[in-house]
Amino acid sequence: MTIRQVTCTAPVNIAVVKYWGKRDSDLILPTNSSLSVTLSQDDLHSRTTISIASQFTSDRMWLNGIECPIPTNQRLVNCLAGARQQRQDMESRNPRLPKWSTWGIHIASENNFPTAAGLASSASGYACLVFTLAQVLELPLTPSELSRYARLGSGSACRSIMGGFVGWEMGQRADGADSLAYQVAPETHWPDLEALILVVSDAKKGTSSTSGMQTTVNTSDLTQHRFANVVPERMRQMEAAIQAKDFPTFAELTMRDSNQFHATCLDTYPPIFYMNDTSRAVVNVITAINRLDAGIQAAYTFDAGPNAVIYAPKAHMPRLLLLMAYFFPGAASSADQTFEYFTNPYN
Ligand code: 2P0
Repeated sequence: MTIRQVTCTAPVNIAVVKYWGKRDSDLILPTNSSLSVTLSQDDLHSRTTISIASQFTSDRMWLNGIECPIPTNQRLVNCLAGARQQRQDMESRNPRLPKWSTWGIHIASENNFPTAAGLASSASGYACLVFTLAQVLELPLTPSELSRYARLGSGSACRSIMGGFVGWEMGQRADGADSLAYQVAPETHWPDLEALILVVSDAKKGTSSTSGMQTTVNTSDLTQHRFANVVPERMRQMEAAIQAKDFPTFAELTMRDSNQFHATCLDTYPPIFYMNDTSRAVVNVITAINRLDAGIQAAYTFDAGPNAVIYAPKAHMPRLLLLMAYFFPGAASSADQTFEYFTNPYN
């Protein structure tokens, strides 16, 4: 039996201008542009092996060692169909190419961190799936084209296709052709910036991002203000701060955006709570540190879960680690509030 097999890894990304809402749920087209930092491959990542063979009679998928039925996962079906169609088009144009589009596809994917706990597992997972599919089927796709496929799996996944600082342009077209990721700056751009991830809880989140964001779009007045009056200007300011490596501005925008995202969750009816008491204590500690004479030294951000990501210049990280251990001394022994520290150099 001839098997083609490829293994790839893809890192998570943590948004500093948050995506929260869709204008088209099938094509996964967002209601606002967003911007994130792709972490290093060495830290939180998904690892996917895809095998194709003419003898495979059906497509199959295993996530963290457990088989998941593909037909009930429409997003996975769409990603596989898109890649297969592209391969088929290539084979029709060039009959000498092997007919890999007719072969069955087996996918084995795992995360080296808790899945669905608000640590962007769907972002790294679908980015990895799409990238690996393109490799195994030899699809000649640019990173921008790959981001369009990844978006069909999970919106935030389109940003994990690229390293460094990555924007996702919401686009205007109904077919999504202009809703693509773009690199604001490469991973080598700002080596002095590091991320610290505080795993407050690795439990699966109560409200999934997919359903939570649509309830927010349907019920929150604040989020309509955010889409129209806040995000467009914030995207411009954030890109400029990144280009200039202006940490105080980057930090303030990051914290304001996290605050507003969670405010729109509270403004959702019924409300959604992702942050918990420990998350809020982290906000208080970082706010107190930033009030000291030295100015803004760190930025917190929280996604759809209680876990904190702290961005800070490298020189401040050792002190931040000590302060976190001082203010949360019981965390290491508590079952549901465990802090794990990853410092993350981007280069
Ligand atoms: C983000 N999040 O920009 C925001 C911030 C969570 C909070 O993208 O339905 O898992 O698969 O497109 O990408 C989470 O949403 O949702 C997310 P789908 P996704 O990173």
